[in-house]
Amino acid sequence: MDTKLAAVSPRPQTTHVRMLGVLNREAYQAAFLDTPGYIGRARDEMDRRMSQEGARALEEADVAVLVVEPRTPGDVERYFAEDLVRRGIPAIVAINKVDSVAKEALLPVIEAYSRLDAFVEIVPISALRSDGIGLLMELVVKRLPEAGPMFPPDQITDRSERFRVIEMVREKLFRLFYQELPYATAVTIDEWVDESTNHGGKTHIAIRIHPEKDSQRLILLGKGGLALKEVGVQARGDIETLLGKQIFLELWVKARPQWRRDPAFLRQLGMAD
Ligand SMILES: Nc1nc2c(ncn2[C@@H]2O[C@H](COP(=O)(O)OP(=O)(O)OP(=O)(O)O)[C@@H](O)[C@H]2O)c(=O)[nH]1
Ligand SMILES: [Mg+2]
Repeated sequence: MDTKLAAVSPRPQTTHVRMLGVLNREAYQAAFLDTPGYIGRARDEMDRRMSQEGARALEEADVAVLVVEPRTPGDVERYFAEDLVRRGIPAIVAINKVDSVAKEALLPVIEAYSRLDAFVEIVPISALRSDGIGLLMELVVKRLPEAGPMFPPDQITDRSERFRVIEMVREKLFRLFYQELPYATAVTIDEWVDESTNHGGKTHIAIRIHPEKDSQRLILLGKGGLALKEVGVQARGDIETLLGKQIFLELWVKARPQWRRDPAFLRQLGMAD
């Protein structure tokens, strides 16, 4: 994609809903569906909805790309490989982060994936350095059916501007609280006023962060509210780039017990039933 659409962080389960990204090139249009990764046994309604996002995307896909770490496949990778074979979708495995391993270490990984006999292509890539991405695109596009574009050329995603603003805040939370942040932290927009006269004509955005427990609120605030302030500083930069204008960003933290089990709230977060 040419534009940043969603949160990226070292924490697993950063992606919580399926997200569309449309790539328009002169010769083709390719629609990518990014989904949450492996969830395992669902502990609550949120887990259940996250796992089904991947399965649903596969039902619509012409090609699947499994993005994996640069190490030999474990149980999770084997599970996905078998699932893809069962579904009969042409599947490419992209071995990512090759920048972080020695070339010699990569060969046994490629061999192990090839022995799984589940993939039509095995492509080493580095998303960080954009290595191998061109080749990966070529291999994907070659397997797309011939058809007219599915989306108008100016549509790059199916998620709203508000959703992407929330993603920017989630990303900072996941990155800054890498160790201590509970998975049960949601983000919503309370208020959005364009050209707010109360805020010097800037766009006023009030965001609420919802941990599940009140004790977690203190972690998010940090000493003297400094931790939360840092989230605000970093998120504001990204949001201003996204919106192309200055904003006045307000962050609030309030515990919302058991929200991971609350269907109405999960729907509000953009997670399909
Ligand atoms: N060294 C290196 N790190 C990378 C590369 N690509 C991604 N990362 C890092 O890997 C971490 C995970 O990236 P994400 O995009 O959140 O991964 P994901 O697979 O979508 O994970 P979830 O959304 O949590 O399921 C981030 O810290 C990225 O910066 C790469 O090519 N090389
Ligand atoms: Mg992700």
